[in-house]
Amino acid sequence: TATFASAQDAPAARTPGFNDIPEKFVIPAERNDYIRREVMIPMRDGTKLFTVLMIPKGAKGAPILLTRTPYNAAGRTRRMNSPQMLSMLPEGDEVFVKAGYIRVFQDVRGKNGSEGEYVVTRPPVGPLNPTKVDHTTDAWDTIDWLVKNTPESNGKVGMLGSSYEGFTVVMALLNPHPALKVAAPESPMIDGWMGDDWFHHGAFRLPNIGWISGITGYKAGGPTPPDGGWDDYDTFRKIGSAGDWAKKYGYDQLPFWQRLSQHVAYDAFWQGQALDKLLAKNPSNVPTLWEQGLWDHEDMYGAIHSFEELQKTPQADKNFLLMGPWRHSGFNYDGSKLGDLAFEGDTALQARRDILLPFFNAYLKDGAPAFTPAKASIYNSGENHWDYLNHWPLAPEDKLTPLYLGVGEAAGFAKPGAGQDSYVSDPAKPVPHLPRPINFSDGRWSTYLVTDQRFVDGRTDVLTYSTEVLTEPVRVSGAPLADIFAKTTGTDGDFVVKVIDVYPDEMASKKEMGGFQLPIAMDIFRGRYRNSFEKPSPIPANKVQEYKFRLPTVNHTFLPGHRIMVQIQSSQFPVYDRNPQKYVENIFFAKPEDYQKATVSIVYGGAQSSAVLLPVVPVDQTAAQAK
Ligand code: PG9
Repeated sequence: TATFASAQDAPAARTPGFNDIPEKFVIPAERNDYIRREVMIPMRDGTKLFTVLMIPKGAKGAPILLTRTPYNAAGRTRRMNSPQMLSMLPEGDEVFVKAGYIRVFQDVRGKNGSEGEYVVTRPPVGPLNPTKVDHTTDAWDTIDWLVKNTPESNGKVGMLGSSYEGFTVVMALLNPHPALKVAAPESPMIDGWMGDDWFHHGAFRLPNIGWISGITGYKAGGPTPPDGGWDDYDTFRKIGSAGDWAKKYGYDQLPFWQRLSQHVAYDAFWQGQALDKLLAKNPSNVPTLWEQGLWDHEDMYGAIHSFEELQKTPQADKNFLLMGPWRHSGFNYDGSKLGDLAFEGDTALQARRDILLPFFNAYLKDGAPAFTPAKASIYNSGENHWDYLNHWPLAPEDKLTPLYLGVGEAAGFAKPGAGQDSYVSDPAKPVPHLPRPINFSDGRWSTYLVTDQRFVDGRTDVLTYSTEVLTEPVRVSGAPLADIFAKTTGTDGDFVVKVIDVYPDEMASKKEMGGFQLPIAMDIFRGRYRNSFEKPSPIPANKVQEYKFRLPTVNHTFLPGHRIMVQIQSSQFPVYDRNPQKYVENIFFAKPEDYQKATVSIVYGGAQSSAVLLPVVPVDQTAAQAK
């Protein structure tokens, strides 16, 4: 029997000559400057994947640009209703449309128009995936079909995509089809526990629960549970643990939530799908440009770690890094601003046009000139310009310079006298990650990493340490390490560490930026993992422990007149779930009575001196390393 999408589509009885709605209304395609082909591409197991090809009219010998997505291939090819391919495709694709590329989007198996079973970031075939198919085989089969069935193409394929779509690019690289000539994983989801979407060093990122329901609640979208309040800070604090939230909203019915909430530590489930490690074990020979925003609020870990892992392999000469002053996926939009920050022009367009496109052209377009990007093209967020460097990081992990925290809220490069500072961390009043009210759909989530931190500076549960006003510039290029010595009255606890550029108190030509506290690197660490990510252990109460963890990569010059500040706090809510501060087996299911206040003391001076280890390099290293 036929099914109909809506009552309107059902054939109605027709009175000849007396019905203004014709049986069929066809929109002429002649005006279009493209041909749209929708196909079902068969995979090796017989499952067919819905795929949209956008082909410039009259194309011959054109390269193919492929993205595999859980986010609706049909929607990704319909930015605007237009006869022009340039308007139909996403903003980030404009440079490729102008260069005559064939653009292909495909729904991953089980989502939207594709057949098959959907599994969130489906792990590679093996212990975590009992089937014979994964995104490596699906990409292989898709590329094979595309090059054999697209007469307008030259048989060469490039893959790119951001986030989940970046994850599918990386999966394709585990066993690339010979026609896959170049790749750009953009802020790819690589390690969901260590620092991409789900957790950061074991602290869970609450907004993802909503993502799970949006993507796995339905094959192709549907209603989401209502919140019943605008301030997510308040809503989620009242609900309790992440598990309480999941239960209340019905998310506990979703298999991925069930799986996730049973894998809280860095166990075989997470290790077995950490793509940076899997790729380094089996590096591809596909030239790859890893892209990531300096303030990526979702996947801050993946690209930079994959780049670093591949640098240790024989494929290092095909491995490149691109980092701009962007939010998550900001590379594909206007990159002239981020929050209150303004850059030198549209930095994202510059990177797409001047680095990504010539890199892809070189491997995909017949007769295009060769193009080798700098090893690292990375924006200097303090001096507002691009640096093109022939190695990265400039200061590796064994050459960091401690910036010590000390008495009188001071930070400095000389070791301080012995002392400690204490605060009471109360899970009933966690430190917010944005000025309240906070709503995850209010648009501010994407720029929370560049928010002026004065909204928490001064809270009694936030410690602030600052240098004197700098008389010389200080340049940091690499990944800082937080090295905190602390004791707590609790048996568990989180540590949030921020490295902040404090602007001069007075800035005549940008008055509202006077005294701005710009975080250039911040991250969180769940104390129970201080000795092992795999095997958590209670914190011995009132005993000094070391919490050492890597902060996001920076390329920044603190200018004269500015100060370097470090802030420490024990919560950042609701972006991270609250640590009850009492050791419980699984924080997802902490009970209301488990949440308790703790007095936390940060210790300095002597053998155990809290510091942030900064990748300080000579200021002129940029020029020396420039290509
Ligand atoms: N950061 C999103 C995501 C990736 C993978 C899993 C879950 C979420 C994304 O933007 O696609």
